[in-house]
Amino acid sequence: MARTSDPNELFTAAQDGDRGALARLLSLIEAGGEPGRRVGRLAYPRSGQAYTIGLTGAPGSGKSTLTSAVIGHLRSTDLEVAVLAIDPSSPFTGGAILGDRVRMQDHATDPGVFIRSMATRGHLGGLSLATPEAVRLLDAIGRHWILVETVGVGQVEVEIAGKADTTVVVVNPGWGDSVQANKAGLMEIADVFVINKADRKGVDETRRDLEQMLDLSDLPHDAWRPPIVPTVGTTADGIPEMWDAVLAHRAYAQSSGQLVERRGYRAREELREIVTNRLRERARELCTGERWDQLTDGVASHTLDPWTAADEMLGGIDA
Ligand SMILES: Nc1nc2c(ncn2[C@@H]2O[C@H](COP(=O)(O)OP(=O)(O)OP(=O)(O)O)[C@@H](O)[C@H]2O)c(=O)[nH]1
Ligand SMILES: [Mg+2]
Repeated sequence: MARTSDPNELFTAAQDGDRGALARLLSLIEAGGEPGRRVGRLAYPRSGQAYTIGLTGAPGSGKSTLTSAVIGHLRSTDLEVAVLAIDPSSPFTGGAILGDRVRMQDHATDPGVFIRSMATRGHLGGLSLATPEAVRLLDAIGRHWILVETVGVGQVEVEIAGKADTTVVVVNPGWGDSVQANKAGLMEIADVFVINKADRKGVDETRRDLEQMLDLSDLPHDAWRPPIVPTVGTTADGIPEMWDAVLAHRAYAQSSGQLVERRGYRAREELREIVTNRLRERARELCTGERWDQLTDGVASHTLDPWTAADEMLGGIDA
């Protein structure tokens, strides 16, 4: 593995198939900061080829098991695949990553498969900016099928899941699971529904619930209606059908203009987020020092109102 920490050299090595170099580039992205941005600048002009598939659903619904089964399916047709397992370091998924590693171990020595979990490290805007950056890096080094697993709990995670080209929402049979998915905001982002653990009872009821929710949602008449596919992740039953549903959505997205539209929207949202983060950073720098102390003293002692104080603080910059 390349011994350098220079993003340029690591990038060249990763393009030549050096997995250690790729892992280090992903760590730079994860850590954020200038080295991470350098990786982003290298990857950006070379990306734009990959197709991303998001897999999301409640904790324990079987996302990793399905991911592993999908990898097996794709490898049987010789497609190369990369997987990002987003670990929001939330209480919901504590300890799950080890399980993921064990399950995905089947593919660990296959050069056609690259699996990586990503964590926030707790910095602001972390995952929502790092995830698309990581996807572009994988794209730029030639991984054209990218699966992103996120737990469908929490606003940031659901947002990340919804940023895929095709989003698969995983539910389990049983009363109320689809209602929970609806509450978590997963209905709006679903392009394909999977009822995983279809070896258990309640599949028909869950399908009915989902159909009903789709009927109630105001999908435009000619729009895509998410298909509902039963699967058993542990035996890979239904995986070819699930993959066919993903490909059908992809064909629809490409021909209808939805794909171009979504990607345009994502590009705008990402840029907006970068600008917002920069301004927030700038504000943090601004709100320190002697002038800041004087003004805050004035506000605290009611000799100055906060609006005037803010105007004074921002006097030097346009805001
Ligand atoms: N009976 C049954 N069990 C399944 C099926 N798919 C997955 N499981 C089991 O469900 C448990 C959770 O599966 P995971 O794949 O780790 O679920 P996950 O959604 O990735 O979980 P988190 O990442 O923790 O949110 C494991 O014990 C799996 O073996 C299935 O189709 N049927
Ligand atoms: Mg998992």
